[in-house]
Amino acid sequence: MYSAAAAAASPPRRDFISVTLSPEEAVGTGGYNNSKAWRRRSCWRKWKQLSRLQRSVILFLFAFLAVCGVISYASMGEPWKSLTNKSLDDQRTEPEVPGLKLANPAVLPAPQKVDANHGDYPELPPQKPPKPPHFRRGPSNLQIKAPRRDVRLKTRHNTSRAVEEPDQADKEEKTEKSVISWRGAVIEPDQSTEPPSSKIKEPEKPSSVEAEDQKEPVPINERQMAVIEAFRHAWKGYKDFAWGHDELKPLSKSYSEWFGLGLTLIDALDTMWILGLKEEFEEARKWVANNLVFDKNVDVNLFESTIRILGGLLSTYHLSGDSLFLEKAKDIGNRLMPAFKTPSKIPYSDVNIGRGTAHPPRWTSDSTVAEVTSIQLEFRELSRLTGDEKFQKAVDEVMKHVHTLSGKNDGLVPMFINTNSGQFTHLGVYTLGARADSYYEYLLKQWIQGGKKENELLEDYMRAIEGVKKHLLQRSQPKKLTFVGELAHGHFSAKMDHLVCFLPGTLALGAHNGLTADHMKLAEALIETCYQMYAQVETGLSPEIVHFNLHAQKGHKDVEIKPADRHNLLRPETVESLFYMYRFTGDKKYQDWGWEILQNFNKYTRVPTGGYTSINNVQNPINPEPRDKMESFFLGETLKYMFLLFSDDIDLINLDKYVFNTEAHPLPIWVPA
Ligand code: DMJ
Repeated sequence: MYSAAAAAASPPRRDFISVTLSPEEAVGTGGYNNSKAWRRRSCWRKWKQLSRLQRSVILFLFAFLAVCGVISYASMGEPWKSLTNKSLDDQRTEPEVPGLKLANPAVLPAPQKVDANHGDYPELPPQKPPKPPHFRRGPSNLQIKAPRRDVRLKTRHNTSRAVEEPDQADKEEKTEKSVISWRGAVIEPDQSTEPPSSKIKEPEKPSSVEAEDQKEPVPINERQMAVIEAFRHAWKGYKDFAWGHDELKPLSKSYSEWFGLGLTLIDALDTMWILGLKEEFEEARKWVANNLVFDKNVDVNLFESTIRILGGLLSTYHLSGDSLFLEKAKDIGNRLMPAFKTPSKIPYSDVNIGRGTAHPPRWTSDSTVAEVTSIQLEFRELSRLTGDEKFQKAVDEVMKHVHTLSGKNDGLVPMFINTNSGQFTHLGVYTLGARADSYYEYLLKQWIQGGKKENELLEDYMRAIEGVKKHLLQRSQPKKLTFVGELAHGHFSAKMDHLVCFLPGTLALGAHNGLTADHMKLAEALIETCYQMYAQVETGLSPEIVHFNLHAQKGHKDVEIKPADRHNLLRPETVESLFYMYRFTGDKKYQDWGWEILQNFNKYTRVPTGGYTSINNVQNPINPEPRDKMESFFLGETLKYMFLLFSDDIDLINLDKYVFNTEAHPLPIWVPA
C-alpha cells in the first residue's frame, strides 16, 4: 500500500530536496479532514521538516522565477507585435483548396502632389497629412476583400482579439508601426513610403472603406476553385521547369527568355494575391527580393516591360503594401526613361536597361502607336507614388502630341508613328486590333484614373468610338453578329483580331462611368460576337484572327478562319470583357460563357506535367498542335479575369476604385468614385 514514500528510502544527501510523507499524513487515518486549518498545519509542518539548505534552495527558486517573470513581461512589446501578426497568419482557417489562404487588408499609399500642371492634364491628387491610424481594422485603405468567408471571419476575429488585449494603446501604437501582410513580410510605413527622391505619405483612408469592411465577405465558389486549380497547374509547370525565366515551354519542359527578367513570375504576382495563393506568392516574393535585378545588359521592349513588369510591380505593391515591389518598380521605371530621349519625344520601342540606351527597331525609326500610348497609366502612377514628376511628364507629353496630330480618321489612328518627326506614318490603315488596340483602351482608362478631368482624353475616346461606328462596324451572316473590321485605304475588310475583344469591356467600363448608354448596347452586341468566335470553332477556342462572312452562304457559319490565323495563344481579351459585362449587368450568361472557355482551355491546352500551351490549330480537336509555350499573360490576365468573372463580390477589385492596365494589373483610381 502506501508503505512510506520513495523519498524515505533516499540517501540523506544534503543537496537533495526530498519530502517525506508519513503514512498517516498520506492516507489520513482519521487525522485527515481536508479542512483549511489542517492543510495549513500540514504544510507548515512539512516546511519545518526541511533542512535549512533545502528551504534556501526553494526560496531562491521562487525569487528567480519571479525575476524572470518581470523581465519577460517587460520585453513583451516586440514579440507581442510579431506574435500577434504571425498568429494572424498561422491561425487562419485552412480553406478547402490546400494551401489556399487569403489576402489581408491592402494598403494604398497616399497620392503625392506634383507641382507642375501639365496643361489640360490634371495635377496629381493632393496629399493630405497622414491621419492618425485606425487600429481596429489594421492597415487602412482596405480594398481587397478576402475571397473566402470562413477565413475572413477568422482573420477578423483574430485581429480584434489581438487589439483588445490590455495595454491597448501601447499595442496599437506598435501595430500601427508595422503592418504585416499575409505573405509574412513586415512593412514599416516609414520605410515603405520613402523613395529616394521624396517621401511618400502614409496611406490615406477612403471614407467608404470602413463600411465596406463590414460587409459580409463573399465565399469562393466552385468555378473560382476551378480557376485556382488551373492556376496551380500552370504554376507547377513554371516552377518545375522555368522558375525565374520569362516563359514556360511546357512540352519540352524548359523555358524561353525574352528579357530574362522572370516575366511570368512578375506578371502572376497580383493574380496570386487576388486568388489568395499565399504560399506561391511568398515564394515568388522571395525570388523578387533575391533575384530580380534590372542592372542587365539587355534590350527590352518599352511597352511590354511597362505593362507587364512595371504594371505588375505597382499593382502588387498596392494590393500587398509591400515596399519591395515599389522599390523594384522605381528601379525599372528609371531604367526605361532613356526611351523618351528622341527628337520628337515619342519614345523608342526598345531600351537597354543596363546601359541606359534606347533605339527603334533595326529596320525603321517608327514606333507602334498602341505601344507609345499604352504606358501612361503605369508611369503616371509611378509619379504619384514617388513624387517624381518626370515619369508622368514624359508620357503625358506623348498623349498631348498624339491628340494634336493630323492623319486620324474620325478619331481612328494609324498604326505607326515616327520617333524623329513625331508624325503618323503608313497612313490610311485603321484597326482596333494589333498595333492600335490599347490606344483606345488607355484614352478611357487614363481619364478614369485621373478622376475624369482630362477632357482631351475623353474627347479623343468619344470621337474614336464614333469613328468605329462609322467606319468599322458591320454585321455578319447568317447570325447578324456585330463585329469590328478594318479599313485600309478606303476598303473595308471583315477581318477581326481576337485582340479587338478588349473593346466590349472597355465600352462597358465607359458606360459605367457615365458615358452614353449606346456604348453599353454596342458592348453587348460585341461580346456576343467575341463569344461566337469561340463557340463556332471546333475546339471551342477562338483563333487569333477571324474573317466574318458578309453574305449568307449555305453551310457557312459567320466565322471563317484562314490557315495562318488558326492559332490560340491563351489570350485574355474575351474573358476580360466577359468580366466587365458580368460586373455591370449581373447577367449569368457571361459567367457561363467564361466557364465554357475555361473548360476548353483545360481540354485542349493543358499539359499533364504542368502548364498550359498555346496551340496552332483551334479547328482540330483531335490534334490542336501544341506550340510549347505558355505566355505570361495567361497567368497575368486570362486566369485573373476568369477568377474575377466567376466572383459575385464587387469589392474584389472594385471598379470604382481600381482601373486595370492593359495587362490586367489593377492600379488605383486617384479620386475613387
Ligand atoms: C497582353 O500583353 C496585353 O493585353 C496587350 O494589351 C495585348 N496583348 C496581350 C494579351 O493578348
